[in-house]
Amino acid sequence: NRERAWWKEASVYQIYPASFYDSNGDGFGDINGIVEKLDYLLLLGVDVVWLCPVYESPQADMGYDISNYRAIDPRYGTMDDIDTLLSGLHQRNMKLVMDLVVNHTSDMHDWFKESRSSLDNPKRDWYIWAKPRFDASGARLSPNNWASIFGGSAWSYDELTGEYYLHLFCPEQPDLNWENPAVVREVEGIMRFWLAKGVDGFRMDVINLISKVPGFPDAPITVEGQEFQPAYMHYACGPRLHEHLRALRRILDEYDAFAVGEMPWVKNEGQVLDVVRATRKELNMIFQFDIVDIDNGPSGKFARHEWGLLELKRIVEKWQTLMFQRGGWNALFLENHDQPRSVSRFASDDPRYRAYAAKMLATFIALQSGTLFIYQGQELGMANIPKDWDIKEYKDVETQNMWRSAMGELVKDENKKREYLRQVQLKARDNGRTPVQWTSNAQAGFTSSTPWMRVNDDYPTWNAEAQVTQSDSVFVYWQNLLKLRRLNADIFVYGSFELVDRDHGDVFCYRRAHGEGCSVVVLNFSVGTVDWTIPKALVGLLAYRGPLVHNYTDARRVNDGTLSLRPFEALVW
Ligand code: TEU
Repeated sequence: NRERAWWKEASVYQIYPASFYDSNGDGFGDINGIVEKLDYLLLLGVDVVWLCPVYESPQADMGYDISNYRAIDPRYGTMDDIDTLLSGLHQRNMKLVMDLVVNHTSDMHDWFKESRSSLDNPKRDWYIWAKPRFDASGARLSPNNWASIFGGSAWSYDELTGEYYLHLFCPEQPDLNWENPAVVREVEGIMRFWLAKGVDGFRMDVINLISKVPGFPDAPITVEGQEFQPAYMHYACGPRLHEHLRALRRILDEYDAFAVGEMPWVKNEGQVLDVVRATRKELNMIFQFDIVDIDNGPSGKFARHEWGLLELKRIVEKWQTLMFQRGGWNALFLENHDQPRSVSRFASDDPRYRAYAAKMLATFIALQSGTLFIYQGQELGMANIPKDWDIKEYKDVETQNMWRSAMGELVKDENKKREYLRQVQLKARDNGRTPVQWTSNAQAGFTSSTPWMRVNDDYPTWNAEAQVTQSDSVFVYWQNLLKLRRLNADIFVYGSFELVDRDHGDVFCYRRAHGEGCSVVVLNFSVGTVDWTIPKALVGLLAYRGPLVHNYTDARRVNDGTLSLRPFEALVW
């Protein structure tokens, strides 16, 4: 699968519109705000914008609950604004990818309003309804024990018709019934609507959850003492997934559009390969969660798992070589709107190291094989929410739900409560959702009024205005990396991948090669200085001349077969 394609070489910039830039002073970022910043994106050197949902929505889950797929939410602007954005991007030779959220709709979508209105409404089976169960005492129970991903039961009871409907996420996000061909046709119609407008592709939200196991069997007990249980095995990569994806792909092909699917809770590599191998004609690539789940504990994201560099190496090596051998394609990312900030999470946001750490992580991800995704603010080294913020500053429905249910059980134990808050500070989705820091002015120049979510306190020093002109900034470093990647696509996008010094616990070194050309990337993932013994086969190459890329101003040279690496140092030959 080394055939060249625009979507393989592209660097994609993800925009979370509420937090990007507010052009009309209502505290929410908007589409016109993006239009105003197009030259900033051009300057950075990205090729594609992935825009998170801007469709009409009650915003129970920040737009991932859509009430009309063919209308724009007034919070974000109008359909005319979208047209302006699209032409502004195309004029600059950039592309637009929209978020397609079709596992579920909003409960305020007309389809669901109709569906819930009576048992024999024609739209009844557009959603997933089931009869209650009753226990021995006659008390009503949900149809099975599935837990919602955001906490509580995955089923909500509807008084009017006496049945439950399924929602893998919030109760305001009822799951569509993909067993019904009318639903599939409708989704195809939505895709055609946007493709005909000129959008260049889709990011497909939780696309591997659309096909559920028939009969909705109970999930096994994996978390003792919990009424509702994780049920991924019954809805992730279900029986009809591939058939549905192939149908969607046929539409994409008509428009030379591409699709990246979001696929949480995959069980094994086979499930991923079955979707992304070119010969399968399903999706071009998917987001798999191995790296961003690396620090999740057994009971979920707010239970910490201490990860080590060797674990990260195994993950990267696996996917980098697997896709190469098996004809698939990787999507590379360390951040998105559901994840904490990478510098805080995988390296250090300590002011002494933060810039080095952000550049080291940029080097790590940007020089691997696959399509590169950068999340807004990542190019500036934006960090997690400060530790002293109150839980009230966290706006995300997942954080608030989890906090409420956890605090119900833990509230008496102050230590546990503190520990849980600590996990929230490390892992909450809110960390990635604070407004983009544009300037050192009030509210980081994001809005002229009060932002919907508090601006990170560090904006006076960490902002775009300061970084675009400062030659040693994280932003300029990203610019250079993107240029390097583009100019050497043979090696960095399409080349082979080889992990070097596999068992070193602090140094991540990899070699990329194509034909006669090759590159060696050396990264110190630790906060300490490391004297690294260069593997014999590389000494000649690394000693021959200085590195091409370095994140400290003075690049060290190889001395006697060893390299002394400073905290979070990154070097590329
Ligand atoms: O995310 C799906 C998903 O897997 C995440 O919800 C993940 O489980 C969670 O973030 C862990 O903390 C997609 C969207 O990216 C997310 O923003 C939506 O909330 C969700 O789907 C529902 O549409």
